[in-house]
Amino acid sequence: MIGKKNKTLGEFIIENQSSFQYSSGELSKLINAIRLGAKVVNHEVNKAGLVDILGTAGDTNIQGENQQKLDVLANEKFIQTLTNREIVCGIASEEEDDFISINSNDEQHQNKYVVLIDPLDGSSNIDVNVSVGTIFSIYRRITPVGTPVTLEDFLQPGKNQVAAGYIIYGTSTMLVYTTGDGVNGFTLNPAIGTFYLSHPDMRFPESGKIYSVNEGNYIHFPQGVKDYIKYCQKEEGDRPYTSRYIGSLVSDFHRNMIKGGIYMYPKSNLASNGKLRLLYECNPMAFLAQQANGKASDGSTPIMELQPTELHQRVPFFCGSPKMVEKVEEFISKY
Ligand code: AHM
Ligand code: MG
Repeated sequence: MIGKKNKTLGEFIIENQSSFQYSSGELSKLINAIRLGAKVVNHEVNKAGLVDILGTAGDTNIQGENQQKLDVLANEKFIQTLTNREIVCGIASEEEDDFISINSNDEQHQNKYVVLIDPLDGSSNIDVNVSVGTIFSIYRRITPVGTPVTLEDFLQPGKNQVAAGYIIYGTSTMLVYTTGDGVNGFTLNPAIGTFYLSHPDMRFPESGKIYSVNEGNYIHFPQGVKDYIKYCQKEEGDRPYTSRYIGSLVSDFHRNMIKGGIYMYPKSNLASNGKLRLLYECNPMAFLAQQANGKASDGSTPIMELQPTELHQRVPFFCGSPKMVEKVEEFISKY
């Protein structure tokens, strides 16, 4: 129950501004922009089940507006809310081929941050009323203010992130983020549109009993990953583990962070670098994991150490409780 002592996201931001390594006002503006986008998209996601009544993508609705697919809509809404704040100079989105430059070729604009976003991840789950999420990652630009942003500003290794987080549109809507000082989760009270601190200082248990992987691809996985999956299933000690896979990275990560577990999207014979995107999915989740006692790796190298070479680059991804990530790395290193 939400009582008087419960802290709102706004209060939390103000109280914790001093821990942000850059200007405190900048942190507030950044998180506020994300918070607004989250509320707007939450409103749209909640209406998804009405799509057959209100019209499907491509149709014109009763107000004469063109109906859009929710992932396209979420992309537009986040770009709008981020553009309107005087803090972001560039946005790269999983939904866009190229990055977007915002007023950054104007000397008057002092905006210093670039945002990389997956506006609606796991979107194939929308049609079946299963949780989806938004993932975001924030960096300081490398090029000088007052000049146009370049690809270099976006292709920074994950260790340069100043903030990252996700919004989970689940049984309740939550915003979970880090600015490099731990991970905190806030739950939306939809009646009044306010996020409350519900999960302070979130941490992965050292180890866990859940493994999350699309086991339908088992036959195509590298031998080390196959061996690890067999290890998870073996009756020994605290094993066999439980298999849980929603197919929505944010939801699988969120559950594993609370209960203890590992999420895996390995490379396979079908996809030589797996499926997940380094910049929009893996880096932000890796930063959250690192700040929550967890680990994230491509099977051998920590995700945040990888030097990106292109915007939509894919990498194999293993993320979760530290002991479990170390174990799968051990199996992979044998081959
Ligand atoms: P998307 O960005 O197209 O939504 O794909 C990312 C999603 C992840 O959320 C999820 O873990 C994974 O794809 C599921 O993929 P698969 O259906 O191959 O298991
Ligand atoms: Mg995605």
